[in-house]
Amino acid sequence: MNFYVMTLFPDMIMDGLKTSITGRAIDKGILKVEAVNIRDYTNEKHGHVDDYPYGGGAGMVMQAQPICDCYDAVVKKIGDEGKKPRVIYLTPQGKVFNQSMAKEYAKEENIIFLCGHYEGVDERALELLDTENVSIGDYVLTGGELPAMIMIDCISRLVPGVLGKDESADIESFHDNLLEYPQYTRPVEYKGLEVPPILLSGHHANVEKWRREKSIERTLRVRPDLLENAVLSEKEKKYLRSLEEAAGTSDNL
Ligand code: 6GU
Repeated sequence: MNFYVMTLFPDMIMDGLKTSITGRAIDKGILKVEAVNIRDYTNEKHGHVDDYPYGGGAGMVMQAQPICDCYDAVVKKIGDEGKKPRVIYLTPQGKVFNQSMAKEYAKEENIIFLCGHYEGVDERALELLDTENVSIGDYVLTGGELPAMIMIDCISRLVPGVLGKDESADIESFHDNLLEYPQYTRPVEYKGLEVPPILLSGHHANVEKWRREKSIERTLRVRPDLLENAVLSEKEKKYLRSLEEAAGTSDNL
């Protein structure tokens, strides 16, 4: 899978993604990440890529010309395989990114990201590139680079071969729409805190039951909004109801 990132800070993208699992996948040739510097495409003699907003107001706006020419160069690089690649513009004004969007994006061969800076991007560039506008959450960052890296990380680990066999993409947070259960490794006792004995019992079915219960407890405590779409057995639904009743949060009392 190929990611092309149009940005004013290409080093930030490459430095971040060359490390760890994404870096290994790049080295193996499973992923390609190419950061393209928008500034290289400006026609402005001083290298400017932004200007004052029409209508006034604070801040600067990224101009359409360097972005559109940068985009044309990226499309040329990809070559004509018929299909227009999806273009994602990172902006707090976008749809909030989630795991099901990541699954959809992971099916693509090429994705182009546009990282904004300053007060935003000339709307005509977004129109001409037919961007999908995506945010990573309800807070404001200085630019789209970290959001693009977050999306690339999240999408990459769903691409076959990126995770090793011990790094399953399946058994993890949001499986069945539940948060993950607590994990422990050696030693059995650390600073007076013990590993829950059931995990040392070797009784696989009991361990699984305990983990599911901890997942349900944690989800109820931290992310009760996820429980509406959680996949639970009848026994687990009963367990959830008992927790809700004990906490006095049950709707069906
Ligand atoms: Cl995608 N960009 C910026 N600048 N801030 C954000 C964001 C994106 N998502 C959340 N906050």
